[in-house]
Amino acid sequence: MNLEHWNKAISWIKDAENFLLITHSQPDIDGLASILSLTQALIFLNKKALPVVEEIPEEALFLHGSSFLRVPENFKNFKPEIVIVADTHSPKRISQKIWEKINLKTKFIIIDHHVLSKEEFFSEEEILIVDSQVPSTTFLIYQLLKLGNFPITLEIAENLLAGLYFDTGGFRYDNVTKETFLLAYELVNLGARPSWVACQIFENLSLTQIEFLKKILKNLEFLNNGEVAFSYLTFEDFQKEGVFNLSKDWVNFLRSLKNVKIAVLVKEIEKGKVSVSLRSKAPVEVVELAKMFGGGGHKYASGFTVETQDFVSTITYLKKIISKFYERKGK
Ligand SMILES: [Mn+2]
Repeated sequence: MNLEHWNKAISWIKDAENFLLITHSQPDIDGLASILSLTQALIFLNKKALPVVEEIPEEALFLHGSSFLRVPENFKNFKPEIVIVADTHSPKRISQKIWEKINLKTKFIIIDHHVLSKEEFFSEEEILIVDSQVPSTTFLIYQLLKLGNFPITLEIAENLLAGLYFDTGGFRYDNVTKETFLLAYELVNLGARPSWVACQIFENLSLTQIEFLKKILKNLEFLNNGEVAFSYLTFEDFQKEGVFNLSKDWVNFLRSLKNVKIAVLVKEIEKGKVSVSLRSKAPVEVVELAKMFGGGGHKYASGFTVETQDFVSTITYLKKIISKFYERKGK
């Protein structure tokens, strides 16, 4: 923990009035919970805070402060002094629509828990708080709020717990340590309701998500003697549902299958653009595989995107590459 960075971030926050808060494209509960927790803390301090996402996923509406969320079409005249980026540290992972509206001369505070691979910068003036040892970005947001003596209301605590639950799969993944439970303890102590949060995340499946699951199971294939599970969703599948993100992490479901060591879910989210999610069971790691394609993430949970005009041959190609990768590295 580089205290100098933390203290600098806190003094920037204390001195500024207007904040823009963003997270990665296809935002997940951890990213959204992070920016909404900060938004509420900043508003509490009488500052202006605007959390912007490319679209507002239905599954995140339970988060406190979700009514503050705006889409990029909606923040014309807002000139932030500071942009806070949560749950990614790569400009490539920011939605193009949001990116176009940001003044790159602004100060940036970047808070993330993905494995650091810094090739591009957001701005000349940026503070990087990245710790890949912690289970969620909300874990770092909590530390920031605590260190800066910022308010942590019940609503903020509940959002932070949601990020922690989501990114640990309900305290099941390899990223869970005793610190995870200590933070959960602190948050529950502040009033967060664990079963309510768990229910919002894990027992709230929509029929749309079930339709996606049906397709994922129909397309499911096992490679490498059943140790690699591979499936995909086409652009037409998303079009049919009228939903262009998969807020439910079905790739984790594929990983949970018996004998599976690597799970792969390919999503054609836009025509010509394919996003690939990778999950593995320890000790098999997938972050190197993601990096081969310019992606990244965590040791056992990572991803990348590829541009392609031919979805079918991309699927064939990916199956071959991933199968070979597992053959070489998996055992
Ligand atoms: Mn995260």
